[in-house]
This record gives sequence, structure tokens and C-alpha cells, in this order.
Amino acid sequence: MDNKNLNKKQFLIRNTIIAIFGLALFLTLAFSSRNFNEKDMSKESLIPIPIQIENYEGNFTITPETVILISEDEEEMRSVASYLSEFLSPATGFELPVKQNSEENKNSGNILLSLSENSQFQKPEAYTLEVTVENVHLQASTPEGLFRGIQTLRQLLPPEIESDKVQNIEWNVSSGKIEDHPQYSYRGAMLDVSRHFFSVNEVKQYIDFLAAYKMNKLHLHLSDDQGWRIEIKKWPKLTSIGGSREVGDTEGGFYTQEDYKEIVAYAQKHYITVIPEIDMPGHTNAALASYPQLNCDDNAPELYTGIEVGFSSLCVNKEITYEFIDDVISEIAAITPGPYFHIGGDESHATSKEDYNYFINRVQKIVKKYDKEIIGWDEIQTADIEEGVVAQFWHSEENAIAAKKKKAKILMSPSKRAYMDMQYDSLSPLGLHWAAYIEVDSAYNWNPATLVPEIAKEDIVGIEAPLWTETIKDIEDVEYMVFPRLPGYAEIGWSPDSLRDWGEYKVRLGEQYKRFKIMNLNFYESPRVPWEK
Ligand code: NGO
Repeated sequence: MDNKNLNKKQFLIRNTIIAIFGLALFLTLAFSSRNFNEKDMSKESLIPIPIQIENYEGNFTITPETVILISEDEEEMRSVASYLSEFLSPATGFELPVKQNSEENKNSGNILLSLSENSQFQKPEAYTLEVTVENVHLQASTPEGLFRGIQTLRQLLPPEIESDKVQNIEWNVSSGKIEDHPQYSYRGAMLDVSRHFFSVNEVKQYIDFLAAYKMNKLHLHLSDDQGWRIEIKKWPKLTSIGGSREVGDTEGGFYTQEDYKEIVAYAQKHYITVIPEIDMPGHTNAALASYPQLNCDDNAPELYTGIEVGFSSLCVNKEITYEFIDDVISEIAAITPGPYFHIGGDESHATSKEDYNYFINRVQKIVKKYDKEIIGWDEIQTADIEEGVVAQFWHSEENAIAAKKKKAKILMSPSKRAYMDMQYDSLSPLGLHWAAYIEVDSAYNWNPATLVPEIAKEDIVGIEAPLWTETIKDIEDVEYMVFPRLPGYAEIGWSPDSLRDWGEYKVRLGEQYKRFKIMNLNFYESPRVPWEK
């Protein structure tokens, strides 16, 4: 072999090696840049965090040609699908049609919502969301489960999806499969509409907040010393007098029964149960001021617009008191499809112990007569509460433990952790601090099943975060107290404790920054959250 041939061979080998390296480099770059554009489902900042996420490759993209398909052409399925279509419309500018699934619709690019009898969907809110490059497939055993799954799909879309104006971006969803269901069946928030009145529209906005994080209960605190907020046809002065003012002596307000039905219907559309509360026998100055005969001395007190508690009581030994309560419960129960009626029962410091227990025992029978289940603040355990009554733990562990011994179920609203009216810190411009300052980490970092050692997961129906409104005047104030604590309460109620960790959660929460901004929320930018600005 001469030198010339050798050189030629060497030249060929060298070129081959260069070509192989070049190709490898090209493939690596191409592959990684593809990965760079693609989203990874398990890295999405979902709240509440789902039980299981499996990644697939690629993205699904919603386009103007996307169709929302439903497995059954029936009213509730159509309504859930229309909810999704209406939600997607403002930001995408697409009017996605809803059609029944059929062979001809099986081409790709669509979102399929289907009901399945599969045993993995034993819980009514369980769902599976499978996203491939071709399709989105959301499955559950109930439309309610589909509704919860839609909230996950919503968070998988870019934050711009929350905008009310058309955004010219690609509507990509990372592909993969989520299997999910809640830990507790009761996950809620309370709104005190008595201390300050909130319009029907404001309550609807509150419902939107709850629904976005898969909460399913809205507790409305409809009466207190400062205001009676629901029309009772047999006792019209409750609202004309008792509803006329609010804290600070500004103009109050009330819901007509039609307004209340509108709120209930809106909540139902979001798979949220409304729980009405009429607080008694204390916290009743507004009723006492409206009707002299409800007072033991037949003298009506003045309307009250301060923020003290514990000074008023219905007259426990007068029969008219129970006729009044019967009318109130009967009228409200008739327009409340949900199973619960909340009788309050907190801080009745102006009622003797004996009178209090006698009163709660009698009221319990009236609520039963109207086929509703009782919820009351933890003090109600001192009466002869029946098995299955729900005691809402807010203040006294002793009461909560005693309630459990009486076979009550416990609803966890510990004021030191779950009261959304508590200030974040001493500089918070709104809120109270009698129970604690509740920063976002303290709001998140607790477990309902271990908070009170004697109370275990099986004793608990769930968690509720109350928003009392002594210092909260309008929806902007509400937003400030609720965001960003509410998503954390929702996660406590939905996600298994083993998946919850503040260090990891705060990053997910921080990534909501853009979404919160686009949603126009007046949220508290806590320094403990690494906001992704
Ligand atoms: C207490 C009290 C309410 C106050 C609230 C303020 C309960 C159950 N009763 O909670 O009347 O508005 O604190 O944080």
C-alpha cells in the first residue's frame, strides 16, 4: 500500500468520524430544543397537587377546530362541556362547539369528556385526565368529577387563559396522565355577609375562587348582631330593619329569596353546596332589634354596628322564639337543595348554660323536621347533640374532643390556622389578630388529621376556611385576605398529606404570580413566597 492510498483511507475514516459526531450533535441539539419547547406535565404548578402524574412526550394544542365531545348527550354533560367552552372562549377567541362523541368525530384535536363506570372512580369527584399529542380525554363517574378535572386542565394551560381579552398565543397543554381524587369530602370556605354585606355578584366571584381550586362547599354566615341578610317572608322586618345597616353604620343590604336562589344555582353549576347559617341564640341583635317580641322584656334594642361579640340572646323561654325559628328554618330549607343547615351556636355568653342546652336541643329537632343535617360551632357539643351532627372546630379543642365522643363529625376550622380574617402579620392593613397572625406558610403547614391528637382522619368531614368580615368591606378586601391562603386550604382538603410540603408548595404557589395578575386579583405578595414575576 503506498502513501497516497493510506492517506486516502485515513481521510475517509476521519470524515466518517466527523460525520457521525456531527449527526450525533445535531440529534442531541434537535432533541433538546424540542424538549425545551415542550412542557413536562409533572413539572406543572398544579394546586391542589394531584395524586399521580405520568409524563408523555409532546404537547396537545387547542385550536379553533377543536371540538368538545361528550360521551352522553344529556343535560348535565352538556352543561359541564359548555362551562369548559365558555371558560376557554374569552382568551382564545375560539367558540368551541359541544357535540356528542361519534365515529365521525374521532379525528384528532378534540377534547373528550366521558363518564365511566370504572372502579377507580368510586369517589364522585375522582377523575382521570389523559393528554396526548392527538387528544384530551377527561373521565370520571359523575359530571362533578369532570368539573373538578376541568380545573386541572385549566391550570395546565398558559396563565393567559385567565384573561378576558383574546391573547394571540399557542394554547399548549403538556401531555401525560393524571389520576386524582380528594382526601376529604367537605372542602369549603365561609363568607360572613352580615358584618359587611356582599352583593350577589360579589358572592359569585367568591364562588369562582372556590371552584378554581376544587373546593365544594360555600358556607354563608347570613345573620349576626350587625345584620340579617336573608328575606324571611313571614318576618319582613328582619331585613327591612335588621338588614338596613352594617359595621361602621354604613348602608347594609340583604338577599331576597330570589337572590339567594340565584346564588345557590350559580354554586350548583360549579358543583358547590351552599350551607346557610342563621346564628343563634347569641349573635342575634339584628333580629332582636327588628321584633320586640323576641326579647324577654319586649323591648327592641338599637341596631348594632360595632364589632364586639357575645352580648345578645334570643329569649330562650318564650314560645314565640321557637315559632320564629321554625318559620326561618322552614323558609330557608325550602330554597336550599344542599343537605346542611348551620345553626351557629357560638359565643352565647348572654345565655345561661342551662338555657343554651335547652335551646340547642329544641332547635336541633326543628332542623330535623325540615330534613336538614345540623352543623354548629364547636360549643354546640354541650347540648344533647345527635350522632352525625357536624361540630365545627374553631376555638376549643376540649369541645371538639367532647363532640367526637358524642359521635359528632368534626369540621376543621382552627382559628389559629384557618381563619382568613386573621392578619398575615402585624403590618397587614386588614384583618384581626386575636387568634394569631397567619402567614401563608402557617396557613398551609398543618394537617387536619393530626392537629388535635385525639381527633383522627376518620372523625373529620373536612376543612373550612372562614372569612369573617368585621374589617373586610368589598371584594378587593376579600381577595387580599383570601389570596394566597385559599389555594393552600384547598390543597389541605384535596391532596394526601404525604404529597404536601411547604418548601415545594411555595414554589408552585410562586408560579401562580402571572395567573393571579391576569385574574386581576388584589393578592397579598407574601415575602415568604418566591414569586415568579
Ligand atoms: C369568632 C366569632 C365571630 C367573629 C370571629 C372573628 C366565631 C365562631 N365566632 O369565630 O363572631 O367574627 O371570631 O375572627
